[in-house]
Amino acid sequence: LLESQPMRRGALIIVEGLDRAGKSSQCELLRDQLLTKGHAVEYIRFPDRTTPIGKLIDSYLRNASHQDDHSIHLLFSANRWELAKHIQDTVANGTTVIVDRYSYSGAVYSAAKANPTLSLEWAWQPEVGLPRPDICLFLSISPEEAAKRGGFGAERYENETMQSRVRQLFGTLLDRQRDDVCVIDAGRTVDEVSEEIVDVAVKCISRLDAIGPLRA
Ligand code: T5A
Ligand code: NA
Repeated sequence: LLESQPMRRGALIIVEGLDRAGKSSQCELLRDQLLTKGHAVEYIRFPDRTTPIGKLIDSYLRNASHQDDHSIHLLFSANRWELAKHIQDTVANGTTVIVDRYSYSGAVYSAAKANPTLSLEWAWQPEVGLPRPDICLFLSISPEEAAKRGGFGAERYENETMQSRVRQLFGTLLDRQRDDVCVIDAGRTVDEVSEEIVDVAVKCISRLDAIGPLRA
């Protein structure tokens, strides 16, 4: 009987949001909570700055090098594609994968540069075909609340103009991908936010292998 049961796959859970929304903190808490509950979990963050492509991105983000807007955009996307098979295999093997930023950040930050030949539509194209998330948890936070969290650092994009364009474009994109998105009020305490995220994630995982009712 056991042999005839198909392998239960893991979930692909994406965490998105503006800078300082608390994505990395929440991803780590979610990983720990799911591990405690007995799930197999892997946490991945984009950009993955450790690969050769990731090192180019890291240098660009630290303002240590320059790249054409389209070129850096395609590198961010390539950085996801180089992990795409790993994500697919890991999920298929029963491990839930939590991803800190994904295609949504990819499209939105590049389009926010207002380069006339880099629209949101153009920016989304290289993402088409990547593993589709079971759910995208969007951590929503007001600019005022985000500003309280340590202010902007020295990295590229950490300025008011970019952040307000990014906010607007996230709205447009999330509206289009509505089915996959769950908006989380990230302006609350770490624990309050975490409680909701864990709840949504557990429901998402349990739905993957729920047994449907017999039909007439
Ligand atoms: N980018 C990224 C692209 O342009 N294209 C792409 O394809 C991708 C993937 C770097 C940049 O790259 C761009 C977007 C970014 O500009 P990153 O490495 O993810 O991306 O950015 P980080 O700087 O690491 O992360 P963020 O600034 O976005 O922060 P997080 O992860 O949202 O927030 P976190 O958890 O680090 O918390 C920030 C601070 O707030 C506190 C934390 O303790 C911390 O000090 N905090 C809270 N304080 C009060 N209440 C809460 N609920 C709090 N939660 C966290
Ligand atoms: Na982060």
